[in-house]
Amino acid sequence: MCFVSEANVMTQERQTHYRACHLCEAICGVVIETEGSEVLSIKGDPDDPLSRGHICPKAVALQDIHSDPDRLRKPVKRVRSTDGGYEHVPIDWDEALDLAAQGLVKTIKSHGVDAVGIYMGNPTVHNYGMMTHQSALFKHIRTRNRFSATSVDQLPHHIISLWLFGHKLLFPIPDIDRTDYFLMIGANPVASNGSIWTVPDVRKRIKSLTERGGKLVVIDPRRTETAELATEHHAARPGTDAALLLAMLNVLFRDDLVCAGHLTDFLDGINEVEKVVMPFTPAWAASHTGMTEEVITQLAHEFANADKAICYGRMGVSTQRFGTLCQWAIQMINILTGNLDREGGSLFTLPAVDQVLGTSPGGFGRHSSRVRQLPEFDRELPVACLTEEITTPGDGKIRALFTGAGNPVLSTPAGDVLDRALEDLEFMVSLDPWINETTRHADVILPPTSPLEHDHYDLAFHVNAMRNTARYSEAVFEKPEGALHDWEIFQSLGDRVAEALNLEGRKAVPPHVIIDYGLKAGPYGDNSEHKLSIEALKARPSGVDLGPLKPQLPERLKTPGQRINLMPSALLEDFNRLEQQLGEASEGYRLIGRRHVRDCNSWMHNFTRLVKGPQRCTLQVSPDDARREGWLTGTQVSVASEAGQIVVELEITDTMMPGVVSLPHGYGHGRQGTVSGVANAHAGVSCNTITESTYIDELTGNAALNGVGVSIASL
Ligand SMILES: Nc1nc2c(c(=O)[nH]1)N[C@H]1C(S)=C(S)[C@@H](COP(=O)(O)OP(=O)(O)OC[C@H]3O[C@@H](n4cnc5c(=O)[nH]c(N)nc54)[C@H](O)[C@@H]3O)O[C@H]1N2
Ligand SMILES: Nc1nc2c(c(=O)[nH]1)N[C@H]1C(S)=C(S)[C@@H](COP(=O)(O)OP(=O)(O)OC[C@H]3O[C@@H](n4cnc5c(=O)[nH]c(N)nc54)[C@H](O)[C@@H]3O)O[C@H]1N2
Ligand code: SF4
Ligand SMILES: [Mo]
Repeated sequence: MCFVSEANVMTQERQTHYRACHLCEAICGVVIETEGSEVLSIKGDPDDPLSRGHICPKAVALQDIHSDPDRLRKPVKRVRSTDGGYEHVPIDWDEALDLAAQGLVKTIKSHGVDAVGIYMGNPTVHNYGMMTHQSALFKHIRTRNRFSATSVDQLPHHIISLWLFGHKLLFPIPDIDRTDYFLMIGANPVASNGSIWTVPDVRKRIKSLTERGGKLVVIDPRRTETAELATEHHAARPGTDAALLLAMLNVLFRDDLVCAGHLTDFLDGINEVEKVVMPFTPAWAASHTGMTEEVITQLAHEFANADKAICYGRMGVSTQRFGTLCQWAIQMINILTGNLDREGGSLFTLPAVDQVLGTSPGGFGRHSSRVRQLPEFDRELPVACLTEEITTPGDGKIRALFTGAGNPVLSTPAGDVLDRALEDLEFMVSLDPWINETTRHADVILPPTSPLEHDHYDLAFHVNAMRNTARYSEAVFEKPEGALHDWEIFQSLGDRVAEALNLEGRKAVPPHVIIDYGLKAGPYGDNSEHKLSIEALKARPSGVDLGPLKPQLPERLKTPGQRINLMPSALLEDFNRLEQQLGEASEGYRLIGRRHVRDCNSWMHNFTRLVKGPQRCTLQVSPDDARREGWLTGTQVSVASEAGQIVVELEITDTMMPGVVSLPHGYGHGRQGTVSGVANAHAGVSCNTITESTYIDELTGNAALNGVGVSIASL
């Protein structure tokens, strides 16, 4: 097969390239200067209508990823090494693709498609070719055992969007630039650069909110970098936010503050919501959250009385035991105060390539996992049950695994148990540029081109952006002879699997052709004044501004009759569960996560300029706890849960709420067989050694990575 490269032809001349940084959801525009095959500089693009010149310290890693000697340039296969272990040796592409296809086909022929498991990681949504072409392979493997990073992340957002608005991608996006009052719960955008909220340069936007007299209130057990900029910060006990949010709703009804305004005509179920929140008083919430009744009541009043207000919550409230209930309550607060679909509140986007029209709305609970009966969402099962599906014998057991752009050994709960289970597989293939903690188990690793060697369009993140814009970036470098892009690997592997199974392959159409079609058919395409197409975007490489978010309801709803049913019946049982589980006694410390602006999940620790400086993988504890326990900064402690035990260095800081400890995720490198010199020298420990695969949001199966009970002992 021959794929035509879209890349620039390499010259020795100095060249200027306009590009998106794809490393996080902020999608900043960058200007990259090159000379021949060398990157000279990476700077923010002031002409980018969304990021306006902003970049964070990770942008330079675009160069580091490209030049990292540990990044695989050729496929590798796993062979026995002389010391009795394993090692990976380079092979050519035909052999690698044949081996990968044979391994998958053999399993399917002997045991059926469910014997193949699939795990797709986070960078998939940062790489549009993976998004457009994964189905070229997966359409031939319609396995029920499909997993992704969604269920250690934003699954509750998708489910609430499906239930309330009729589509998994209809996310209300905070309109920070025009709001007066921002209630932010369990999010730290100053470190994360925003999530399910594409908001480059959030620091400046927060500052301008408070300078114009607006208010930012942060609810977080840790006084985060974002909380430092806030007008107010309240620490609530981990995992109790649903109590706070329900009590706020209770106050809205009790004190006659419900006013859905322009939304009223298409809402159903307000009375049911009132009834359901009746028992959840501020006094009850105060006893669980540790916040006072007065503060809870005041927050509800302030929110309702603000001219324009936003309630938004992210990882801290999604990856906890009541993540789905939290996301529902957050949208109830927005809707019942008339702040959904309103300037300065939270609005839906209208992206140039509209994924809401181009993808299925999603579905819930149409089948469940074999061993624990956890529900599917959008044809995926919660990754908290991946390990048991590999290790439990019987029909439908996973015998072969495909992983793409993921590192579940470090990123999913009880990751060390998965690490061991991967050795039980009969076959494993990974689509990944590195031999990491997960891919070291793979029989074959298929490495794609580097990000600078392929073109880019933000199919996922324009959907979540606080302003409508569109931008297409051409490849910076020509791809090396023989190298394949992610999408080409999917296509080639899919063709081989289809042929072996006598199925019809998918026609090979490059991603940019698909996007060109989407742009022309979309809201700013042929039938608009903008006439967007790939050609039109190439002519304006810093991106095209399509304006601020606008009200679009009820037309944008994908629900029957374009109405919002506020009280989804599937949620009703969860109110009882909340009362019951919050009432259970809890001992020990509660573990929460932490992100640092120079980290990116598990995979960017191999670049010296991102990992330099003091050790970041420390267990942060409050001074009160340290005093009582006799701990000192630098002390090594053992942290244990039901899942496992780690040894880590303590860091005492008054940013932590007493009784709560914090550890970043994505560390725990240095394992045998991995090839990442710098990361292995900054190994740290994996906090997912001690998160538990049974500690989940039981409604949806999403992992509860925050609020895990742990005991701590000095060594
Ligand atoms: N305890 C705890 N655990 C967590 C979290 C937490 O807060 N606390 N956060 C969770 C969240 S939000 C997420 S999203 C997950 C992330 O979990 P994963 O998605 O499983 O892990 P990543 O660390 O993002 O791993 C990305 C992998 O993709 C590869 N990669 C990078 N770019 C490309 C590319 O262009 N193509 C291909 N083929 N591969 C690429 C990298 O080499 C790396 O191996 O972790 C979750 N785990
Ligand atoms: N620098 C950097 N940026 C990233 C990433 C990264 O790894 N590093 N990862 C990217 C990814 S994949 C994602 S999904 C986003 C995540 O983006 P965010 O959600 O904004 O980032 P987090 O730092 O996980 O923020 C979660 C906050 O919740 C708090 N928290 C924990 N438990 C609770 C709780 O029970 N209640 C409340 N109220 N708060 C709680 C934590 O202290 C933390 O401050 O970041 C993205 N951007
Ligand atoms: S905030 Fe940093 S990592 Fe995220 S897109 Fe911008 S430059 Fe890249
Ligand atoms: Mo994530």
